[in-house]
Amino acid sequence: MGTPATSGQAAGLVVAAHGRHYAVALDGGGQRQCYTRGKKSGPAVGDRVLIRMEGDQEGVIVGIEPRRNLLYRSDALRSKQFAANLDQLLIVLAPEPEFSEDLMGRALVAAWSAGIEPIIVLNKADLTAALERARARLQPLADLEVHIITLSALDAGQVRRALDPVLHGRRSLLLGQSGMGKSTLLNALVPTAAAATQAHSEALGTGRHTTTSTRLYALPGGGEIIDSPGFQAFGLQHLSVHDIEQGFPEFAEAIAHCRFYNCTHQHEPGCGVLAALARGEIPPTRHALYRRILEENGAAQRY
Ligand SMILES: Nc1nc2c(ncn2[C@@H]2O[C@H](COP(=O)(O)OP(=O)(O)OP(=O)(O)O)[C@@H](O)[C@H]2O)c(=O)[nH]1
Ligand SMILES: [Mg+2]
Ligand SMILES: [Zn+2]
Repeated sequence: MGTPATSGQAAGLVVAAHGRHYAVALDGGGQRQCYTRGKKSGPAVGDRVLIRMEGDQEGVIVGIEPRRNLLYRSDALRSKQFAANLDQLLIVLAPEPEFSEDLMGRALVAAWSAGIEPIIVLNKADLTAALERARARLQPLADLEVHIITLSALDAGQVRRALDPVLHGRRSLLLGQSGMGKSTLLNALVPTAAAATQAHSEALGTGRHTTTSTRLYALPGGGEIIDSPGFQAFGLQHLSVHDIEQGFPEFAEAIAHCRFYNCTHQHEPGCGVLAALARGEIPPTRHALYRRILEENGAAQRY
């Protein structure tokens, strides 16, 4: 009693993932470095798992409890799990380097199709010259009433005021392209995290400090925040046409007018979405993204 067990099995929470290596926080206290056996896709940060202890420090993950949700991306060759059992997704964007609308749209599709609420954090608001253009590029999402929070991660007080009420008591994932400021935000929210962030100037020879593992932190006021490595691609090969549609809520009303119940809104006669697009009611960039994702998937038949 009192001392953590060194053999047998224990349950815990996956708090970090780096490739096939995991850190698991045990329910009885303490943390263990764990790994998985076999080739099937393993656990993700946020998963509750069962481990078999090995020695004093390590363990093998032998089971994953059923998940509430799982956010991931996938291309033809492999899939990459971001995190599991999330309450919300914070998509972190910045005016500089200029964020990709394509990647942002894909993150939204992944969130909505997994039933996870997305919130957009437009960071680096101090870069005022570039901010207006970033805001304009977000207008289609503002029209969809996606929650957009604009702030500067360099101002920790501002971060706390803007995000504490949103994050309190919930499990949130920071997701975005490299350099958007996810780790800087994390450090403002959890000062003890002291996460490495990208150096201001590579000319100083300090090197880049890009995040390479996914890690969960307890928020001082309650709740949890997960920092993750930046992504450069966001395939959605695992999604059906119906799933992809969930990522485009602005189509919903028009879809009710499609002649065919299994319309894919690409070329079908009597398509309500194409009609709304022609009337200028759906932004062309959004329909183009929908079409790209569908074409990548070759998913037209998999309704
Ligand atoms: N001007 C300005 N710079 C910021 C702000 N937030 C972050 N930065 C800078 O942007 C750079 C990238 O920040 P990081 O926090 O490392 O970005 P990241 O999203 O964690 O990047 P990866 O770990 O590679 O995915 C750093 O040089 C930060 O100092 C901000 O609000 N304003
Ligand atoms: Mg980072
Ligand atoms: Zn249609």
